[in-house]
Amino acid sequence: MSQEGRGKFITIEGVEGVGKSTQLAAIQRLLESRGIDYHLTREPGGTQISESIRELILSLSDEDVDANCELLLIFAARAQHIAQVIEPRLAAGQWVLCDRFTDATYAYQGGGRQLGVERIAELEAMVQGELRPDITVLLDLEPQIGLARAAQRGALDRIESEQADFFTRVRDTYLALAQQHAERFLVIDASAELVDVEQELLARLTDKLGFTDNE
Ligand code: T5A
Repeated sequence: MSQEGRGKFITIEGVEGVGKSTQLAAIQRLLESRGIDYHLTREPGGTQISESIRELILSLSDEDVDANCELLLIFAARAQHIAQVIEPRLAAGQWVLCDRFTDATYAYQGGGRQLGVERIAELEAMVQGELRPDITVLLDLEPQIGLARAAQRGALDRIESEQADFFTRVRDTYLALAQQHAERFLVIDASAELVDVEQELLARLTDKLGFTDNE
């Protein structure tokens, strides 16, 4: 997918509390050690408008949130993020490191909310055109472990407050996506000790990026 001169687009995914933020820091250190100019961002979010939409999506509400409303808000935030941040930076040769992207929509809205694949694929085509991540790191973990870690950090947000079977579907959908797009995904077992997860992730990513010791 990456063309000559264009930056690489790397995304990281997984259920709540799986350690994305922690491992993103390790990926940043790897890119910095290679002198690669990158931009770190997240979804939903990454621009002023998209961060406001994130707040709407994640805040607890007295009103039941319709699943299609949630889906459209996510793609609205994504459209703005792509137009303002992701696409211009990739085109200018900068790498983009993004905490979640459309695989999260397939997993959470498609799997978790059971909206299915088709309408997500339609929105993906409309909002993204040909844009897809070059590499996606999937940190895989039993959802209960991740949720327990997230709960230790403080109050749960609207999506974190879903039932256990929701997160089981999210995880299963992620694993199915990883099989379907095996050329793009790196699946890392995130149940190990932090240092071991980091070591495996960096070794696999270094290899996937074709970095050699001389670089
Ligand atoms: N969403 C998002 C959708 O529904 N659809 C979409 O299309 C998109 C893009 C926001 C929410 O939006 C939803 C999904 C989410 O519900 P988010 O901001 O990425 O997504 O929120 P979280 O997934 O909740 O991210 P967190 O920041 O909560 O979790 P992380 O980053 O995965 O975990 P991290 O690194 O903060 O670690 C959590 C704790 O565990 C410890 C860490 O030290 C930390 O305390 N930890 C470990 N402990 C032991 N062993 C290890 N290996 C550990 N790794 C980390």
